[in-house]
Amino acid sequence: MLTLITYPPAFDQLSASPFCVKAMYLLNLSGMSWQRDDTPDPRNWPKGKLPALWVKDEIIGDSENIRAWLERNGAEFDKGLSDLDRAASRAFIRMAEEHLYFHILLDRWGDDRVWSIVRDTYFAAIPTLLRKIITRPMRRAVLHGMHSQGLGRLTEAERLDRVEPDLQAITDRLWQGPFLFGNQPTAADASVAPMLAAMAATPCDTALSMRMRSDEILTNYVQRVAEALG
Ligand SMILES: N[C@@H](CCC(=O)N[C@@H](CS)C(=O)NCC(=O)O)C(=O)O
Repeated sequence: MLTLITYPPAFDQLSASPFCVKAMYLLNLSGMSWQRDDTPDPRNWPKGKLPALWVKDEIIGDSENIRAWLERNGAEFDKGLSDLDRAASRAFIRMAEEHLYFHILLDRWGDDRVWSIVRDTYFAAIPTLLRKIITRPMRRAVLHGMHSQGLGRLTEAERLDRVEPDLQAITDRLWQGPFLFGNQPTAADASVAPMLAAMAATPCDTALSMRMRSDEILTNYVQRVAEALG
């Protein structure tokens, strides 16, 4: 039995982390049997991040490594896709994980209103009096990382403008079918839909969460993927 080490559910999502939800969706898509083991603390797992997949005596860190392991062991996430679609799928996954994700991170760790809820959710295991003290340097490090990366230097309005063409690209594909690459969910849906869901689930009204929540096409898509893969 495979064991997925994951952050617990939060904000009505299967996990606080869209990468953990992605791993769950891939596991479900693979047809292999698995169980979850929730922890709020990533420090002792490979890469110091979650998700991780425990397979007998091996622990695989990072959702892309988990995908690769599942594929090496028989999973076929992009069955029937042309080379061109596989190439586009790769680009959509990168867009979701290496761009959209950071806007969610900025919403959650950068906005004071959101942060106080996120802090008390993610770090609920830390006693209240210590929580603010322990999480302050963590927040500073995340925001410093985002400043170095660059997106942390944009205003909220500029960030929304930056995200808009990505959301449009996803919507354009959805005019062609219920999932990004046709009538069946593929690897791209397992990455993109959890990211959109996390965007909407941010527990305050930010420019980004409101943009996402007010979009009927994308909201229905997130729901469709959750029903197919959740
Ligand atoms: N590239 C990684 C990203 C995973 C990731 O960023 N996980 C975050 C939560 S969304 C994490 O565990 N962060 C803990 C930390 O950075 O200390 C993957 O695909 O698994």
